Amino acid sequence: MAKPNRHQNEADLQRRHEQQLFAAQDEGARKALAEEKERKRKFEQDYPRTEYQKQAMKDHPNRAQVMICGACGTGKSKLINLLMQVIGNVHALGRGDRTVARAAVSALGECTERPTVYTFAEASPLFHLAIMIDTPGAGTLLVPEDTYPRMIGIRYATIVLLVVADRLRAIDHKIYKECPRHRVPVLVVRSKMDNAVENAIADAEDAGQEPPTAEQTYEAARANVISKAANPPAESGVPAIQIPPERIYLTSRNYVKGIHDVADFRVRDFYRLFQDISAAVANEVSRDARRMVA
Ligand SMILES: Nc1nc2c(ncn2[C@@H]2O[C@H](COP(=O)(O)OP(=O)(O)OP(=O)(O)O)[C@@H](O)[C@H]2O)c(=O)[nH]1
Ligand SMILES: [Mg+2]
Repeated sequence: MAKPNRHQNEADLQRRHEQQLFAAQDEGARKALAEEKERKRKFEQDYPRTEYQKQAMKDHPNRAQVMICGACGTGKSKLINLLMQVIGNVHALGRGDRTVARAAVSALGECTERPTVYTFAEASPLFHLAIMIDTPGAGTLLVPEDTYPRMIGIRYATIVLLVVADRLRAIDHKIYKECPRHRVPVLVVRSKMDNAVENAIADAEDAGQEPPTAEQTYEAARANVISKAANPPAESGVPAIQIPPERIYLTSRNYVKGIHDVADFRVRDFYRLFQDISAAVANEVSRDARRMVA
């Protein structure tokens, strides 16, 4: 039998070396994958996805989750209706295909009883990649404040819209603090601005003063949300929070329909809100795509 020459020996050695290297890399990758799986399992065990979120993932796989939270009766469900109208204004002008569903809104009692998922299949090229989750209001008998963030599964949201009717309450501070812990962006929606305008005029008349303009009331309301959140009474034990002004959106159910001038102060924040939600959805979609590639 012919004796292998020096070159053949070197080639064998090189091949063996490469095989060992690949085996080690494989082993490393398998270990990293197993660790990542275990980390994810522990993470979910510690604060699991809620049943409704699991169902939503089955029904609408790979959708970004836009979650609407806040105390009871602040206008969360109404906001979803209004956003659908804004989306209609933006995307479906003249086509007549405005919404696919409407959130249930009622004037009496505890309205939204369980988290409800809405989709925007027809309405928008970006929003069809998202679901909107209308959560029941915190602080009712059915939904105690203590367990609220966990019960609605805030940590799995793509973005949270925190709806307040005038200023943040204790539960809103809790929700606002919970979001950055899980790297979930949170936007504050100050609803019912039509009431604020009416009240400001009535208060000025009662005090014998010149009534403020609607626009002045709008900016006063924004400043009020910021300062109240930053300065809760010390004895309340509620943590202070600094809300950037551009993270506050002033809305009213009265002004959305028919206003297509995006610079009008009564609807400006609605359009801004729509754009900022869209950005969060787009971000989630591209992150998902990167995950698939990796
Ligand atoms: N004046 C005025 N009323 C509003 C506005 N938004 C909501 N409302 C009213 O406030 C009430 C409660 O609104 P919902 O949207 O049901 O509030 P919610 O936060 O979903 O309530 P829960 O699901 O019970 O927590 C309804 O009567 C709405 O019509 C608004 O911008 N202006
Ligand atoms: Mg509701």
